[in-house]
Amino acid sequence: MAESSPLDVARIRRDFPILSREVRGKPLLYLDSAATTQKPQVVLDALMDYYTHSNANVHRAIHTLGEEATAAYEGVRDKVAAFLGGVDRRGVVFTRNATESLNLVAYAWARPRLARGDEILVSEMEHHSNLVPWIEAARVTGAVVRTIPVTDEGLLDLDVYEELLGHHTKIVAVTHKSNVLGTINPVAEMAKAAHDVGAFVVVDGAQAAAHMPVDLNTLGADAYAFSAHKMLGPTGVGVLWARPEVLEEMDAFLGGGEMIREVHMDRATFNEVPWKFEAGTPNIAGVVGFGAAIDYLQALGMDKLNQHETQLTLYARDRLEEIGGLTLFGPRDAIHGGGIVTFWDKDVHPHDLSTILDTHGVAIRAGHHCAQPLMRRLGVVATARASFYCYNDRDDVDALVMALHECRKYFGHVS
Ligand code: 7TS
Repeated sequence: MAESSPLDVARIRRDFPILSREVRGKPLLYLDSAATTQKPQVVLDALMDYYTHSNANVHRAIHTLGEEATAAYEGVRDKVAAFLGGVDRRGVVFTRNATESLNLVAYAWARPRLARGDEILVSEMEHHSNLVPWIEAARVTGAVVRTIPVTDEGLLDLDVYEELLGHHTKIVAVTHKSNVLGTINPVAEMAKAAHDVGAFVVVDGAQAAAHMPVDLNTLGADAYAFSAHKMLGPTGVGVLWARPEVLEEMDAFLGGGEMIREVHMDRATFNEVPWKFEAGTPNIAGVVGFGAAIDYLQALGMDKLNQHETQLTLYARDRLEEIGGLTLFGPRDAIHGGGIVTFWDKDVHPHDLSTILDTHGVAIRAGHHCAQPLMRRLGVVATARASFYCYNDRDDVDALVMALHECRKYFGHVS
């Protein structure tokens, strides 16, 4: 018998107004949460409430609205610090998104420290956000990017990783969870090995932080990046976490208001961390909305969310395997992955699949998922991907399977 979900999905769905809309005359079936998640009413309310009652700039005005806005903004920094396992709030930098967070580390920490011949180890399953900044850092410094390969099972080849690690290794950049395969990488183990050779460990947490409990006190990452919009929050808000000492050592990146202590015509000194990295007026409303998203996720429980998605993914894999002609990528077992099912239909191009599914109200992602090297490794140009969150259940998977059968029929492949 099917395991019952630890989440009350029917109740959760009522919190997401967009889920009651129709697409092309059919109820929306949203299976693209790895791209971005939908927003619960509490997040929408937080945005509206902030602009309606407390809008002001932060960290400057000595008036009531300014103080309220600052308290709300800084209060979310405390929430993020607690969400990440109770880390020091000074290590939490608000950015625009995970991409900006990763670029911040690559520009401000890595570039000044890299020299010709140094090595940056990057995995073959990275999103371009955790690959292009390293390719560029290597290009301008003379460092070399080396690849941690992906096995046929969709895991990182840790034997090759161990072989690659050496005294030339300055940076290991790896995703905590793949946005294509759903693979959860053994970051703690990898970070320990990296630290043994003195390397700095940058972890792309864009998919992990949104879907499972993350404790940065024990993970071993030196820097960790993620986006609010992938975890029920608004777009335009990301986080870079690093230990405060790391941030203090790091060069300032963007210059301007907020990030300075004292400015003369020919020199400037900088604010304390994390504000040293928050130049200009931040996305205050977005951060406030992110606070509401964190509260919502904490109330659900990240463990329960992870368990729910894992069950759903196993169910989806079983159901998709019943359809002939599909190749499923990524690990099947719950320890190594979850939340994402990526597949290739030998008869129908992923873009056609996605277009036809849309006529059934079903939103999946088709394409290279900003992971072109991984696509080459899988031997495909593109895949179809269904990804799940707290508001999806088995009925959604059944509806996807039904729509896929219809789609295959449309292309003359009855399965
Ligand atoms: N890293 C991973 C692992 C991701 O999945 C994404 C976005 C990013 C970084 C970049 O996040 P951003 O918020 O800075 O854009 N992934 C996807 C996806 O899989 N489909 O659309 C965006």
